[in-house]
Amino acid sequence: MFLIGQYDSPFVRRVAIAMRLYGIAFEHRPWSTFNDAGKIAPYNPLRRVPTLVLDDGEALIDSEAIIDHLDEIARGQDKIAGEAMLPSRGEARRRQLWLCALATGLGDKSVSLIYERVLRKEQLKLWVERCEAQIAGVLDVLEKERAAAATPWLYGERIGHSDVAVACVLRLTREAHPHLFDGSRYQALAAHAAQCEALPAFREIVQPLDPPKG
Ligand SMILES: N[C@@H](CCC(=O)N[C@@H](CS)C(=O)NCC(=O)O)C(=O)O
Repeated sequence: MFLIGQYDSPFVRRVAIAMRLYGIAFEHRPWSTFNDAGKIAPYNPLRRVPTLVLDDGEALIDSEAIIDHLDEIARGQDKIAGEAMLPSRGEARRRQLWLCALATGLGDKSVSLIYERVLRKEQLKLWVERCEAQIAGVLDVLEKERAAAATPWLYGERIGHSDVAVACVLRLTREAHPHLFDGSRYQALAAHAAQCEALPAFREIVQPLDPPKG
């Protein structure tokens, strides 16, 4: 199976890190959404990443749907001792999915702002202000949630998909829009990012931001 996309994408990175943490082997095709759109299109008509192509040729798209499949593989292969990186049901699952949606939504807004900056001649103030307000609103909620956690990770003793998603979008947001992340205001998030980035999987699966050229 192979994973399409570059690791400066928080969505591709969270999938690749989950695969490493689960011990699921994969090949990597670091195709760029803009420069290699023609290579991606046969697997994903949206020409977006991540796209995970399974051994039988089936292509999975969207990080959340791909991760759902990884959880299924991991459970089936007994790769994991005890809980998967997401509880299989109930309130704990809903809470973690809620946080993943906030984190990946923040990632969407950070990516939108990058495109706005590099692809447009003149930025649209209305859109920039909207994205920045959405990013600030989500960062406040994530900070509160992380600071309230009494466990080593957001929702327990083991790293979960929400931990990975938060760390990946924080990396992109801080790198692309440093003025939007004040470390003194978001101390719990800064500590969370450092905790994740110190792990071998995060250190191995990383790429400095390489935005498209307009
Ligand atoms: N909701 C999607 C978002 C994926 C996404 O935004 N990928 C970006 C790269 S960071 C992309 O493919 N951009 C090209 C485009 O949207 O045309 C996911 O979670 O996988």
